[in-house]
Amino acid sequence: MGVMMPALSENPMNPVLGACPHDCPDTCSLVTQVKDGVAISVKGNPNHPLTDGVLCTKVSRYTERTYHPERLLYPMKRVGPKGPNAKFERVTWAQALADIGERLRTLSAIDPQAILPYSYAGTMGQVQGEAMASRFFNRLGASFLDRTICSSAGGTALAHTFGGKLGMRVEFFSEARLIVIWGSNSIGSNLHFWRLAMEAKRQGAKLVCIDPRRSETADKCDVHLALKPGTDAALAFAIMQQLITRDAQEHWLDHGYLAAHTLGWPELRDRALEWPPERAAEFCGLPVDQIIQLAEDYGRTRPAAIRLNYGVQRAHGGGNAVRAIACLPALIGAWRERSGGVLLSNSSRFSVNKQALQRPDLLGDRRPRTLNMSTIGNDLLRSTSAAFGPQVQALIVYNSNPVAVAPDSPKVVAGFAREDLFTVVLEHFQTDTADYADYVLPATTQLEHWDIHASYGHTDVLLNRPAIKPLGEAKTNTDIFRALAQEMGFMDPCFQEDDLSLCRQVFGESVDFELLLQQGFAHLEVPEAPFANGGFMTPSGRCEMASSSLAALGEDPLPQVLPNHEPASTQWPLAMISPPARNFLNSSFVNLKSLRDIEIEPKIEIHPQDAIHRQIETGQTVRVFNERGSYVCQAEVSTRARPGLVVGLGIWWRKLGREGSNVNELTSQALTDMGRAPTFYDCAVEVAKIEA
Ligand SMILES: Nc1nc2c(c(=O)[nH]1)N[C@H]1C(S)=C(S)[C@@H](COP(=O)(O)OP(=O)(O)OC[C@H]3O[C@@H](n4cnc5c(=O)[nH]c(N)nc54)[C@H](O)[C@@H]3O)O[C@H]1N2
Ligand SMILES: Nc1nc2c(c(=O)[nH]1)N[C@H]1C(S)=C(S)[C@@H](COP(=O)(O)OP(=O)(O)OC[C@H]3O[C@@H](n4cnc5c(=O)[nH]c(N)nc54)[C@H](O)[C@@H]3O)O[C@H]1N2
Ligand code: SF4
Ligand SMILES: [Mo]
Repeated sequence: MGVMMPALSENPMNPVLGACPHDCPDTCSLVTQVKDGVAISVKGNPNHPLTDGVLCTKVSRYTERTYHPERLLYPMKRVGPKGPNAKFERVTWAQALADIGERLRTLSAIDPQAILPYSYAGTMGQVQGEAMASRFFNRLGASFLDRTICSSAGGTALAHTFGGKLGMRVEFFSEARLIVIWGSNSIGSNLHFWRLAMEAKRQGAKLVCIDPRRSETADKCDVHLALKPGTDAALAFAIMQQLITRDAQEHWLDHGYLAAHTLGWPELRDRALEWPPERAAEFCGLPVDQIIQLAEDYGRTRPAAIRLNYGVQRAHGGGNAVRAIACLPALIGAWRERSGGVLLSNSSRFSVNKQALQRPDLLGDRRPRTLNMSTIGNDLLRSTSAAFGPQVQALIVYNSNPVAVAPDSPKVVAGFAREDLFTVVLEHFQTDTADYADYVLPATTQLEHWDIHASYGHTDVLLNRPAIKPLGEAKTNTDIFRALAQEMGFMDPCFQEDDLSLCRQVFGESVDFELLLQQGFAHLEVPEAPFANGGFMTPSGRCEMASSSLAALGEDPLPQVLPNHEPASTQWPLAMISPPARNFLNSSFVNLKSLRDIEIEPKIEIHPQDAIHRQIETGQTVRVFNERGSYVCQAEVSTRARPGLVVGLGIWWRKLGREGSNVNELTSQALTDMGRAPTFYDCAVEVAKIEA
């Protein structure tokens, strides 16, 4: 260990091995070609089995993003009012750090909880993510942030059912005979899984897609079930009901597996019997035959694999939906084979040494309050109270663009616009959020820093080496927090550790770091069929259909069907979902012209039936609105949206939209049943054409 270090920091490697930093289950291995200190291409690593030499369109443009003329290269201080018309002027790092340090010292002398970090997965890197940043905020005693914006409903559901984020290994989907793609537009958001699904299809597998929208993926599957958003638990129960009631003739249930490896099967069985296909058909808005056919396919086909994804858990009952679906493989004993079961995420396979990395011990005996990132709109508008604690007076934003991505933008914007709020944003670009900053600090991109990555879609660790020097005066997130620590007088030696040492600490002995240095990736040791013989990580060691942890919380231990927060009503008759556009990654890449040209402009897909009586035609400007706000975009009359549904592909920068807003103008801050997550896809609206 460490022998090769001096040479490595000079980076003799060319091409340079890296990892895609984006919030995507594929976590590709990158190869960057460098010439005269300039990165000239970023390609997929042909030696990494899952990347297989291929990147998505977005990241193949990574050099365009890195050398973008609008890259932030210097620290900037706002002059004049906050918001889309804000003006900034260049300052030195010394000036910026001194001023920020002074503001934070003043606030923390009264109560450091008035300071809130706000970050998410702009980079999924363990080092440029929550390493030095967490050390800094722990030492400071700032408020904690509950990072719920994406996956915490589903993640909590898996924890209650399997004991963690655990599931099938993605590579074995290629051998499945039935693949149910449930709540995922894989072609857009999980491309390398899709390639495995196509391999299975070539060998005769049947592909079923369950999605309210006829996505690019639904187009290419054999069957598409276009259910109403937020109704997945009922569909899962109806499949169970068929497996149970027809078992006497068909022998679909795996009684041995159920007896040995599940908890609460008799109770779940009773609940599932309440959902005959006819009832589910009505509730989900599906033809009854489709439900029966799916149950028959699931009962008859082995191996049967479910690629479950986060699209199902962005409605009120999202956690319960994930639990109901996660129980299905046990009914038919699908787990017995390596190509059977379900995969939502395998994140719990990675053992990240958070104690070493984030140093919670720096808190001492302080226990700061926790604020939920999904309700940042409301929380920025709250004043000091006994229940809430101190008003939020400073925000440090990194790896996230909350003004564009957080729900209920009218509230979020009002909060960020508060004149008395001190905001610092670490960014690559002048995002919607950066427009509200007092200071914008230029951060390095993945080509400019070290990092190490877990994945939520596969079970390999990837190392990212810097390929080029930081552009302009950009600094790594870690360096910015090191400098702030120094400014604050935090003397703990942990603030001196360099990024390569941090990389080594993340997975400790659980990965071979020398191998990572050589080939850029290392496989974790994960069983091929993780639950073939039970071995769930729950307290009982079983698949907890009746969850002991939910029971301990005083909640219904069984999965249940919950209605949406916002069912269609006379006033708001249309359900709106806003899944990602294929050529953007959340709000990243929206400012890349070549990618924006493919997506053209913000649109709302509306079914012909719903368009006709509103006199809406493709290409017309429409207003999408509800009690929270109003959003202007272009209509696309299309059967991609099922009747009663509109689809606003996300997540556009507000300032690049028609009237300076995006779909989150309409989404709500109501939370899911589990995990305190947002309900982006549980949102009722009306649409009207705007007269020319
Ligand atoms: N190109 C691209 N790739 C991405 C991203 C991106 O922005 N762009 N984002 C990344 C991130 S952060 C994440 S979390 C993942 C997200 O990717 P996924 O986990 O797949 O989740 P979503 O894209 O939110 O939704 C997937 C599909 O679910 C459908 N859906 C909506 N509501 C429901 C419902 O109630 N039930 C069912 N069955 N389906 C529903 C949507 O129409 C969509 O087609 O993708 C990652 N990959
Ligand atoms: N309506 C609607 N809203 C949604 C969703 C939806 O489906 N519909 N999806 C939700 C989901 S799943 C998610 S995960 C969130 C995602 O929301 P965010 O996590 O905020 O993701 P991005 O919009 O990609 O913004 C990440 C920002 O981090 C910056 N960044 C990247 N790398 C670095 C770095 O190394 N250092 C620094 N300082 N900055 C960096 C990028 O430039 C970018 O501006 O959005 C959520 N919002
Ligand atoms: S965004 Fe996803 S598919 Fe694209 S390069 Fe990154 S990990 Fe691969
Ligand atoms: Mo996400």
